Amino acid sequence: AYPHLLAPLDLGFTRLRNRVLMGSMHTGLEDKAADFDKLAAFYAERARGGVGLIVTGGIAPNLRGWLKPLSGTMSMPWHVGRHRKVTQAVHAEGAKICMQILHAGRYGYHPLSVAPSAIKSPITPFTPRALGARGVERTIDAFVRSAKLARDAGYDGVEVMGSEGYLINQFLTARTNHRTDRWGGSAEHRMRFPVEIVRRMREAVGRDFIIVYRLSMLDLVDDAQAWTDIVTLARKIEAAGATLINTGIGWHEARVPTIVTSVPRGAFTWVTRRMKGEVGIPLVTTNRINMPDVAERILANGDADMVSMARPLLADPDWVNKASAGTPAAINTCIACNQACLDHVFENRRASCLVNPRACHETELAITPAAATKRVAVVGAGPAGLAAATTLAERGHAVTLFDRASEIGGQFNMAKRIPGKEEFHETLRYFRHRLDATGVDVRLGQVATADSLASGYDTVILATGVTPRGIALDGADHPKVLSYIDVLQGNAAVGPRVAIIGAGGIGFDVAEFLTEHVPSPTTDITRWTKEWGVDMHMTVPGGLMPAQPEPPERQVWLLQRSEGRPGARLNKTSGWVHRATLKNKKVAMLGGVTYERIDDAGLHVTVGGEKQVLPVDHVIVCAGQEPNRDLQAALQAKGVDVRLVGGADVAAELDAKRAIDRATRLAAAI
Ligand code: MDE
Ligand code: FAD
Ligand code: SF4
Repeated sequence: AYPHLLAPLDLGFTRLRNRVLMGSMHTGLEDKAADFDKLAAFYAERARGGVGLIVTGGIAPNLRGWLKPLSGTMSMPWHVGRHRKVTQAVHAEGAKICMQILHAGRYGYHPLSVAPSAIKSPITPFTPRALGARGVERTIDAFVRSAKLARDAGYDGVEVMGSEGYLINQFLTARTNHRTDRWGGSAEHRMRFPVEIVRRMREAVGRDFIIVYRLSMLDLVDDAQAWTDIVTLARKIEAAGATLINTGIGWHEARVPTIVTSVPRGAFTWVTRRMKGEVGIPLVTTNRINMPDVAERILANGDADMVSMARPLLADPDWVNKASAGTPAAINTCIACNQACLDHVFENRRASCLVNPRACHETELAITPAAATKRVAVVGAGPAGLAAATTLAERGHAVTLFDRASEIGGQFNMAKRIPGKEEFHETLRYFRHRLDATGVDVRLGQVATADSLASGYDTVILATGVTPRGIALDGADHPKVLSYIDVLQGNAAVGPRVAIIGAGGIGFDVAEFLTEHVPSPTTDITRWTKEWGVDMHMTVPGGLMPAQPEPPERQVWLLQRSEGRPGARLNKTSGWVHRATLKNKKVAMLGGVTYERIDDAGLHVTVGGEKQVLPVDHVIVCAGQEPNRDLQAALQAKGVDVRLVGGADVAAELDAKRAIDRATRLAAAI
């Protein structure tokens, strides 16, 4: 299986066991020495899972390069010791590991930040200080010293972070580099900074040390690098002594999504492919590669020599071993939701994974064989019930899983129908496989009742999910009123003009469902790049062209009672994508709405003191949910040990993260 993916890669002085590079991810464990045992366990598990080369989360070369105050830094001899825990743990499992050196430049979330010029980024509150000529030299020295210390710590190499809009990238574009000295002015001068870093680093570390350079091949911001300059830079970086060139796509401030669920799989490998033949060293491609068939196809097509995957290895540390064993159905696939990884990092919390709560908690959340076998009934086969049932069965308990529906998945069966959320199918495929593998007794099409559960089980876990909340409004029973469930389960034909009451995550999803063409652009890279204005011919520096969104399928009003901009409370790193998507679909998003009544004319509302009638064919209610825990009291009355998980416990809207996490933790402790 997967001959290209699993082929070793000879780098001359060393050899990687396959073509999988685990891309850099900040976990939140790299900042304090006390967390390095956890960090080592995290990487060791991925190394054991078969990865060829690991790149750590970004480590700053000096304090001015910090992402935030007291970020992990490699600048002094006493920083070395803690990293040895990581390198030894990874080497013991047969993988190789590079330390990423990341200088945040103007993305630094602290007052000491520096940049080529004193220009604030749109996504940080601090204006950086412009580096003086000596400051530039000192920064280059800091990169070199950091690489030497990484070598002392036992790393096989380093990755120089030259993309995502960080310091090096800031030197490379006229957008952020207004210098007139030898480090600015022309494209050639602007390139000098990274080239000098790599050249002096190679001199300092010797020939037998990997230097990966993460090259921004598509900036996706205005006033950025032209393709010809990027090629020139790649050649100079090769000549300066880099071993591998990794691909960077988009600055953090770019307004084109690059890694969220609605980005097509492998959406940017064509960029790396353009670079093939321009340099002689191996190229690594990246972004939204999450399953072995996708990776294999990319390598077989010759788009790159290696694939970088980051989040897929949070989701499943055994990804490579499962691919090697020819059992891709066993892979717990990353659904690109960002909810527990990137959202956490940008909120200054430890990263984890929605589908794998053990990620970054390897030493704290252990799934071990149960001391005594218990008979457990799990009611509800949504994400919470699935996580609980399979974890319990894996530990040796005898588990029966009930669902009244004819298929497993609960609300994920609705989520997977949202255009751009096609990945949710994968989680259900994974759980189907895992139910089989762990031997859970699955009873579909069965409504569990207090009577049927009263005997025969030591414990009953209620994972019965939620009931949608209705609205109390004149005309709430009008035939044009539908619940999101009617709509998403395909039980109702929806007219051309629609109002959605409630602009939470489900309201946004329903608006996308009603306005996007199916199959969605997520399934087609060319359509998707047009939709977001990505120039696949790279004629414009930065790769942006006017977006050409497909016309909406319907006219939609998305309404909320609370004041302010709808969607402000959506997730940190994906909310803006949903807001932009609906804007492209010309959805009218209104806050501060008072609902008056619904009748044949439509939905009567007051907005900003003004009465209006929205002339809609349907009103779809997405007004939140209540926990469905009807069985709890009756079971307790019969003396049954009952536990609640998921939506049945807390009915927060889009919260499969909590559902899976709590269910796994409960199951690990029974
Ligand atoms: P927001 O509310 O969307 O934006 C704030 C305001 O700024 C405006 N804005 C802009 N105006 C003009 N031009 C722009 N380019 C631009 N961008 C934003 C907005 O319109 C808004 O103004 P308003 O509308 O209110 O008037 O966003 P926010 O401040 O809440 O947060 C933004 C995010 C940082 C979350 C964000 O934009 C992010 O989602 N971008 C995408 C990030 C991404 O997906 N990157 C891809 C790869 S991820 C990766 O490589 C690793 C990331 C982890 C690093 S650590 C690296 C290490 O290993 C995390 C370090 C974080 C340091 C900043
Ligand atoms: P559910 O998924 O609701 O499952 C409960 C199950 O219990 C159901 O299958 C039901 O049939 C069964 N059941 C109930 N009573 C009985 C009974 N008496 N006998 C037998 N079976 C019974 N969350 C996110 O984190 N991110 C997202 O992007 C996201 N997108 C979403 C998009 C949509 C359109 C929707 C509707 C939800 C989305 N969610 C998302 C929310 C997520 O799906 C829920 O948080 C999650 O499904 C809750 O899991 P659960 O197992 O607690 O409940
Ligand atoms: Fe992937 Fe979501 Fe897990 Fe992050 S939290 S690794 S995006 S599945």
